[in-house]
Amino acid sequence: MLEQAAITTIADIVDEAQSNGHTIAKITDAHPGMTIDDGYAVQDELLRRWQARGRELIGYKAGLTSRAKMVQMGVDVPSFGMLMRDTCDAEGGVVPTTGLIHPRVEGEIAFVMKQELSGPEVGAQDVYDATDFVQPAIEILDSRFEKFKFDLASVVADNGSSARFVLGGRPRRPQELDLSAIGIVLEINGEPVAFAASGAVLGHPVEAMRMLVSWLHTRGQSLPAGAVVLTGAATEALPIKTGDAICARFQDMGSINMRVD
Ligand code: OOG
Ligand code: MG
Repeated sequence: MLEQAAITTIADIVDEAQSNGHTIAKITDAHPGMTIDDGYAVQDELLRRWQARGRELIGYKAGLTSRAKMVQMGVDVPSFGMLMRDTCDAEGGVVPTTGLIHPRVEGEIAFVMKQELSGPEVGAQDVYDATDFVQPAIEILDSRFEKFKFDLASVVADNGSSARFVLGGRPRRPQELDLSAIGIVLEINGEPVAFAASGAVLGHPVEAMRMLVSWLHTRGQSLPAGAVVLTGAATEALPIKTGDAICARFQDMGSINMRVD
């Protein structure tokens, strides 16, 4: 584990790179002994600063939960990150990407909670009972690391490459769907460019929810009522540029459209 002074220094570097939209070297280049937990300690430090600036935590993102993403990014363990309210954009609108370095999009299933959920090992039924609805989401990623290349400890410190996200489509009760087999198609400028079934995420996206709650429990935390959770991309992430029209279609859950500014 790194000393708190090193965590603070890393938080300075990440915070500055995120605010000013420029790349940095992988954190582990300067701190080869850095662990994944050190990465989460950096997230804690970032959250303290962001909340002090009036930003609001509205949920969490699971990442690297599908084989497609693990292979694309060269890691084999899922990660968790924070979702801040001011990074959520309206469906059908224009999503600002000025200030981002090399943005990519991915389609995900989001859970919105109506009850607090906590414990070392919650079951799928517990997750369903605590869920208000599930709905389609598009996540816009932007790694602060050069060429979008990182290791797990570094990407955790960079809040899982979080940049922006859009919720939309049709909110549905999870009990009424087979969430292991929702077809997802991502289109850029009318051209279908990525396809997946929702079960590509750990066999079933509810598994990402169970992992998230267990992970929160190990940190003495719970998933609060009202939280939004992105369960991770089923497909690989695709690069986007200004002017692109993005559409993510989710079988039985509607679609999300957005334009990139
Ligand atoms: C890390 C974030 C991964 C997902 O849905 O898998 C992620 C990255 O690939 O940059 O958000
Ligand atoms: Mg994602």
